Amino acid sequence: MVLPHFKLVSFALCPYVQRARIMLFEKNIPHDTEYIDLRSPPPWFLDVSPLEKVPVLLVDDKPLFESMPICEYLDEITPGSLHPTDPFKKAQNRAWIEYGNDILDLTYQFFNAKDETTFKRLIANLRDRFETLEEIVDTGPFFNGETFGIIDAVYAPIFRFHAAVRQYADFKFFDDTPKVTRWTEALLARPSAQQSVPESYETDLDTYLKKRNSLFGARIRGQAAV
Ligand SMILES: N[C@@H](CCC(=O)N[C@@H](CS)C(=O)NCC(=O)O)C(=O)O
Repeated sequence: MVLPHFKLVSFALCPYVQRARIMLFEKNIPHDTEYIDLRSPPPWFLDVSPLEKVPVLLVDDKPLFESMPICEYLDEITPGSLHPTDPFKKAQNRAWIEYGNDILDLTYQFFNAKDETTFKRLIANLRDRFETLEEIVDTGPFFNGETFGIIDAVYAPIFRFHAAVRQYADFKFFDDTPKVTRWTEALLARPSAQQSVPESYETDLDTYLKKRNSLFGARIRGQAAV
């Protein structure tokens, strides 16, 4: 099988980039990765990214944007799909992927909340989201059971954020979610997930979180690095 040349345009902390990188590693697809600074992107970036976001996959220099189309494309051009074959299960997986996107939105809001009422609401919302996941996730090790899927590539970066949060303070997101906790452990131990972040990831995340002009930022400043 002759594959095109792939370059993933990335940002070190981006969970949407990580899901695409996990797919590249899971599918053994040779690729280059170029990290850019989103605060000061190179001029060519605007030409390949209509929404001015990463990830962008350059396929023989042709750009593909949005993480889920990228993940599904990588899955489809290589043998052995990581989506369930049953159409209903596949649609369900896609729906729970969207749920994961919502958890990411809430997590960013949680990092950036400036007032106590919003912060408390977000903590309650996130707890609720993980408790709902607990009811639907398989007994493991992965979302669908034995087989690692695209949905696992989506949730690994979400759980990576929350594993880091937990090292600063325990917001009790996972007190009543033993299945989600086992799922997290399986995902964070997965080689593709470990390879999906650069070596500087933990230091970069520590800097990013402590810089937040927010209640969370204030709470963790002065605490030990992740
Ligand atoms: N829906 C997009 C979301 C990607 C996204 O939000 N990327 C962030 C970084 S994690 C970004 O590029 N933001 C642009 C900016 O911060 O200027 C996807 O799934 O690819």
